[in-house]
Amino acid sequence: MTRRYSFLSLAREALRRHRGWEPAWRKADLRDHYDVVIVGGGGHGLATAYYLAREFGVTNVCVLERGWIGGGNTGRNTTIIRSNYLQPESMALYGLAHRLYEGLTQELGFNVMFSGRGLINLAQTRHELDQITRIADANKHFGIDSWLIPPQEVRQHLPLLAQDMGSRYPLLGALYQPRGGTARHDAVAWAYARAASHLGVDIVENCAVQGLITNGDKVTGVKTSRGNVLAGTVAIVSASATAPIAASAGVRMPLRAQTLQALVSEPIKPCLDVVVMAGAVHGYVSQSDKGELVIGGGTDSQTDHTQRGAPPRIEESASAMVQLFPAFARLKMMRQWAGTVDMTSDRSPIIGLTGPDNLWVNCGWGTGGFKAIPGSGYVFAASLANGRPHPIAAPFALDRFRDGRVIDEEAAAAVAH
Ligand code: FAD
Ligand code: PYC
Repeated sequence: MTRRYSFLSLAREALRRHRGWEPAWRKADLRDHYDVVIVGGGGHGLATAYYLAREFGVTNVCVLERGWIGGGNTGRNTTIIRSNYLQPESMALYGLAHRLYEGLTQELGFNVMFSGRGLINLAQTRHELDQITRIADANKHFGIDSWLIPPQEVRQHLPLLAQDMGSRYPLLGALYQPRGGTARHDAVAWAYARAASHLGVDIVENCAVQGLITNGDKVTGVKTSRGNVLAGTVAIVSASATAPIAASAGVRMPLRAQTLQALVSEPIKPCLDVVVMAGAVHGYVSQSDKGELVIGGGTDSQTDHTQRGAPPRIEESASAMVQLFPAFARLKMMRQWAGTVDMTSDRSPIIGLTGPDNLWVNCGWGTGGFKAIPGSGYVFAASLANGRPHPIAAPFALDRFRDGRVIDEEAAAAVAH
């Protein structure tokens, strides 16, 4: 029985010099057979496992992770959470996720540090203003709290914004979502892992899936670095590794791997209490609770799989920040890293069945899947448990590319991704 984190348990452990804390999740031994095998211990895989057990009573489940929990894109992102998407299908999915995020700390008994501090998408060109006007209208129809604000109001939120924005990229207004914000990325992975493990899910780290085992049209299990595992259902939730794993059962996934970087500054006193995204200059920034500025920009022009990224994008992101906030020019940057993201052509995820029976995928989250983790986990778990796509997941099926029912969110990130 996992102990609840509480003020009382903190006080008790402080008296015992913190020697009594138990590991957040069990180090499970791999078994020969599971009802559901989830490949990938990122946020989406772990959330799926949690909701399968919690909401649908499916507990004979394992999550196989080739490295460590959250070591993929989930632990590498800039943690922006928002639901101001353009298409109704996306607003349903990201809106559900956003609502679940707001109660996640209480739901999982683990502080995921969700902070609905407000989010601003700057409009600095005529095109951007048209685009965010369209999004604001769509959001209003759908009941998402997001609207246009004029330049004076933007400046009230951002007193450090450059006074003279110049004629190339003037300040024309912004899309404002007051409930938008951030959460601690590692905590989201750890919280789902802990809660899922507590409900009986086996979480197995350092276990790489090397291919699928098939029998006719059926997928019957996975080959792993620790031996074969049989499965009633296999769910591949492995970001950019989804395509090669699916290919081992003859399934081709329309995914492209791309490198996306982030960097953080030295910590400074609180100076920025909203999240800012600026497409024209290719940058976004928020201030973490530690005081560091968390900064990102566009994807690298070359893809590499080192999870490091190349210098030109760092320079571009730093330059974007200095154009927006000249005061940041004197800050030192402390560290930088990258993730390998899985892009689809319409910039929307793929959730659903593939060709073979009982092979499901949840991937294609690209540069924007952190914000979706709770909603995606819930609807995917419902789909796996019931053997048919949840209504919110259904439009994101793989066959939308064959049938031309794309869900175009190319402008959603506000930064060219
Ligand atoms: P991952 O977290 O990558 O998890 C997949 C897991 O599968 C990994 O842990 C990997 O090790 C494992 N795996 C791979 N192959 C195998 C195998 N063969 N066997 C077993 N396990 C395997 N999104 C936002 O919403 N807001 C943001 O601000 C944001 N900023 C970002 C900034 C950066 C720099 C990056 C890189 C991404 C950003 N994203 C953002 C995107 C977001 O991080 C991802 O969309 C999201 O984390 C995807 O989660 P996932 O669980 O699908 O993938
Ligand atoms: O999807 O909001 C987003 C995002 C911000 C930074 C990277 N992705």
